[in-house]
Amino acid sequence: PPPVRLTDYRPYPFVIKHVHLDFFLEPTKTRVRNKMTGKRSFGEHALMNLDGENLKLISIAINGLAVPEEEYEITPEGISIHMPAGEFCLEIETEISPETNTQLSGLYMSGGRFCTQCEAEGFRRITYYPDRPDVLAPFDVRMEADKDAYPYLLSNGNPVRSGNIGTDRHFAIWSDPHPKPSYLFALVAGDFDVYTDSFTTMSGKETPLAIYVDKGDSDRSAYAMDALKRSMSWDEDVFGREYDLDVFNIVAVRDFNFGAMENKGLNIFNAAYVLADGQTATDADFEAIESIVAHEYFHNWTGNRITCRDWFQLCLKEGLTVYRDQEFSADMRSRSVTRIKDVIRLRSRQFAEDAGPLAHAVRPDEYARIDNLYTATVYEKGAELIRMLRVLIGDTAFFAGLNRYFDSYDGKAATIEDFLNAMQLSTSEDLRNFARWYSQSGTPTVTAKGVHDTIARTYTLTLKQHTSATPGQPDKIALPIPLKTALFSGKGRRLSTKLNGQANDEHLLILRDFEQDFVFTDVSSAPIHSLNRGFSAPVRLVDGLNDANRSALAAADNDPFAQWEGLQTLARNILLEMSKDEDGDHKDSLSAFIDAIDEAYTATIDDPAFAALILRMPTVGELILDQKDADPSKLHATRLKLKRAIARHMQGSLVATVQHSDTGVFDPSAAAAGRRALKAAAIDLLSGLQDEHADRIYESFLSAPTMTEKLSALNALANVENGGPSGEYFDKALLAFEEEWKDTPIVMDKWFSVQAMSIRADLRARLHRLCSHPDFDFKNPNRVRAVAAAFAMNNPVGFHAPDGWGYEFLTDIILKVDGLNPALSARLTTSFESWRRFSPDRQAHAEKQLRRLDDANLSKNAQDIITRALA
Ligand code: BAL
Ligand code: ZN
Repeated sequence: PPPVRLTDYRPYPFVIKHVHLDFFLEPTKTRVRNKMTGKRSFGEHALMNLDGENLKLISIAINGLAVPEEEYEITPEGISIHMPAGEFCLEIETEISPETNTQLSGLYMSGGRFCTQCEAEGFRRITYYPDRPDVLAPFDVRMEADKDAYPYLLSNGNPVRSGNIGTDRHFAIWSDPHPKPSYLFALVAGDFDVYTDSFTTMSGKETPLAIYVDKGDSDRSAYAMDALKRSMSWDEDVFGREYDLDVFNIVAVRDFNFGAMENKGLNIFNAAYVLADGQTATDADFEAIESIVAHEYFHNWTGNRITCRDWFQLCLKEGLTVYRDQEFSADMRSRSVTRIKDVIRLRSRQFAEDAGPLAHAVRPDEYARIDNLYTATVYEKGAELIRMLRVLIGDTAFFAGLNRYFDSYDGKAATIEDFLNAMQLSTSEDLRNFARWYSQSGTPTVTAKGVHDTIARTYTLTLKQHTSATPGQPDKIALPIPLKTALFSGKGRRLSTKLNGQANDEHLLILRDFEQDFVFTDVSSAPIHSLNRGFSAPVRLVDGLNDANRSALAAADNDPFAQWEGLQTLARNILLEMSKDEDGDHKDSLSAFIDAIDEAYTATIDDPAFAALILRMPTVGELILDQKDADPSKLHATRLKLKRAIARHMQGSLVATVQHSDTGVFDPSAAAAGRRALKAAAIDLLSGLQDEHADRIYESFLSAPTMTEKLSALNALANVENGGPSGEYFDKALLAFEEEWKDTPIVMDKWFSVQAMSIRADLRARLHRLCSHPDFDFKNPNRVRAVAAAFAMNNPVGFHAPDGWGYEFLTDIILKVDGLNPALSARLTTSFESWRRFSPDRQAHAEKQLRRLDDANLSKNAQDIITRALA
């Protein structure tokens, strides 16, 4: 099929004034009565096209009269109806089978309950409807179901009425007064435990809050509820946005394609992002829950009150909402640690996407399958664009622009142009060139070179930008790149210098052309430049410094991101140098690097979360981005060598860190999590010394008071390739873990993942065992991801095995998943996105598997990824 194109957008010729839905819920035969009132808004003779997929039509009537068959046409994509002039009431009754819906899009069953996922195009699998985001209407929903099996009946908006029907059945009516697009529709019916609380909004309205979870899980909902209340309060304080319905509900389900979904007033969550306590969830889980609860809540304004005109504008809601959740996390936790983690995520996921065949613009011109546009580029790079915009125009204009955006487009479906216009009206900065960031794909590389003139006391910084060609975009234009910059003396003192006559110790350079000079004055001696501080622009930087300068900067830079980045750059350089010359001893550079790490570690030990990041070495996945014909096994071996050298040098302090455990009641705070993160980083380094610390690590597993500590020990044991005792300990630990958690699926997902990410020699056999484990379920995305995505995305050594078995293993899984859940199989297929960066033998193996997928006549979603990967 031809792609969908941005330029083909046409407004819908009908207005839907109101929707009333009636559900008669049965697992295999659910009846849906859909009554839409509306009128034609233009186009005298246009047919009314409604989307529909896998629906059985029962009846159709207009203004109370059955529509004769010759007045409508049904296709696999929907229905086209001849409509009368003037106002209409269109009633359509359809039948669907939620129980057999394994795609998890539309209305489906999870754990014996009904639930929905409609974004992006799931509503058309529930009823015939203009399933596009620019058709907004208020919805009333009535549900009727068996009372014992489905005691809770939930939908969007406010509860209106509920009651019994005879002895066995009951009903509930919900009304959502806010006009919404169909992708925000939600329905849930089932039995739950409910964790309740309330929040009083800034105008004094008390709003009941509830989280619906599996029976027995309500105690594990406290953290999500706390995160929700903090999110509601933060959005009022920082963005002035208040909640707008009488109730707010969250439901946790086990089978879910996304992390969570922002349906108006009824957020539906993957249970993995709701349930947490110290025994079952890691600190990373707590952090993710906090951020996802916030993200979905923030969508209430950025996404729901103001939605997208079409799916090309997806970043309008997602980029802005990710930016908002990142800022929330920064305020709740450590700003610098949060920023570093966000950058790690961006670089490992989005930079990789931008560097391969799946590269696309934050707002692309066309797409084949909308489900495949939920990418790191739309989300993460989309957030970076908002962040950059704020840097460019300043805080005052940024918030004025946002308020203008909220005021102008509330209740409407908007575009990126609308958003940028609102911003433009609030700033004197010309944003026309900034819009290029939305349409141009690829990650720019900025190259810096500085020249000091002793006599003129100037420092001329020449900056160049270059973006490599990406699919469909061979030639690139220059982008405005804001780079926060400071100059330091050789002794590590931050200099106050002048740029364009303005004195400051940090300047904002905006690189607008392909090449530009920036002349700093009042610079008495040759400085060291610190560029892109705080990662002010999402670019790759070739800083033009030597390693001695970088070390000096790493010890002195007052910008925590720049300090961390300096050490990461040193680490990347030494790793690439070592992998190029495997036999060299690299003694000098190694010892200088280790001294720099040790020094930074000692200096930051009072901020354990930050110190943990100092000990983190760039991953194989990151290193691959700097290489052609990459050999992941070699990079892994080099990385291990470096970690081993660090561990040897810092053994004493690492052991002391491992031996520390907080006592008393579990504390999920960022401070306590930071201490555990440092402990995990120390254990990880010590595991580089093979079996030397096996007893200690196993002991740490056995005595671990929290899931974080348990899992970091288990991961460390999984890291030892051929160890004797470590191998035995790993298996013993896994047995104990399974025994303890076999009835708790979310925890068992970790058990599956830790093995899929292991680099032990028995990995291949282990993966096959995992897939034939009685609890492995191809229908459950979390479980499939716990094995297949953990392996393909986080185990580069195994996935890129030189003989190609890793590629074959993933392909076998994709082939099995595709018929059940195309969105999931397409997501797994993206693991091949970097295949052309690897050594020729690996490329040949990857291509063979991609051709196998190509020949298999898979879903349109998977086929879209395969076709682009092979192009
Ligand atoms: N809108 C899909 C899930 C999310 O981004 O929140
Ligand atoms: Zn979102």
